[in-house]
Amino acid sequence: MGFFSSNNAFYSSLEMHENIMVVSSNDEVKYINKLGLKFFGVKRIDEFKTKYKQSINILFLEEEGYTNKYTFGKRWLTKISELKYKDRKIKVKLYSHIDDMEQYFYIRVAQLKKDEFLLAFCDIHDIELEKNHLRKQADFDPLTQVYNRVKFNQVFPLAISRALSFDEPFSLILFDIDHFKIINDTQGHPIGDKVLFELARSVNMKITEQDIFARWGGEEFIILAKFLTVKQAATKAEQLRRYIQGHNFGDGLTVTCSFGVTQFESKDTQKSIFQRVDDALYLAKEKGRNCVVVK
Ligand code: GH3
Ligand code: MG
Ligand code: MG
Repeated sequence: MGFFSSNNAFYSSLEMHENIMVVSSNDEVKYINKLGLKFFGVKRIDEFKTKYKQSINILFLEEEGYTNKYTFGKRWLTKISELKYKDRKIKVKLYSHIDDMEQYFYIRVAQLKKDEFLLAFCDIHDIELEKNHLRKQADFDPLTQVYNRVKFNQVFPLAISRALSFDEPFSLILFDIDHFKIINDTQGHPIGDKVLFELARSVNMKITEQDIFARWGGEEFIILAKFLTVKQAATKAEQLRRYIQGHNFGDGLTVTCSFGVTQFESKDTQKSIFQRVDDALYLAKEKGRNCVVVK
């Protein structure tokens, strides 16, 4: 341990502001500083060992974007120490008597001896929660709280490749509120906003987990109906049309929507299928609105 004259002197130097652990190469925890003990909700290291079943293995949780010890195999400590800063984020499960908690850390690993590693856990929980929250928020339309167009365009290519690989059908349902401008003009823009919110909320309740629903823009919405043929999607669209027609949007206010429906064909590109569903919606408007047109 070089500079330090004894183990005690070394360990007392570790009483800093981070949770620190010393771990042997076979994952046995040899030392935890005071802050770490407090953090893990234990008074002594043997209590920690009992609680965490002798090893720190079960601390680590799998989540996309976070380093996981299991992906590194036996020499995981050395490998983590070689990672870049941004890749040294981990998600950890903490066992407490009240409730199990998940916590994000930035981890540093330093090799002390051939068989001894020092792990420093820096708490980044609040920052990571905020970041994850913002990342999720970016997928949603702020007014209606359903997916926005950007998110829909992200998932759409996946639906195409799935459909081609597994020869599975999917359909698109595009719908637009009829004469929405009149609602804004007669009731005011804030009521128009409420109608959009209520439409998105109530349609979201009606559709299934297989449907990807997004605000396509303005008063236009889109559903990617996985596994549905055009016939099945048309039935779904007709159900939604009737449901919207009969729905109370507040103080007896009602609206109707026009629907375009089409099914993905293997020769389609993203552009061609959108063009077709847009044409179908246009025809529904031409036909007099509040109807479903299949193309
Ligand atoms: P059509 O049946 O042909 O679709 O008629 P429409 O009046 O619904 O269509 P038009 O494209 O003429 O008008 C759409 C209106 O939707 C105009 C626009 O101000 C309104 N709109 C778009 N986005 C919002 C929004 O976020 N909030 C509110 N209140 N209105 C919006
Ligand atoms: Mg409209
Ligand atoms: Mg429109």
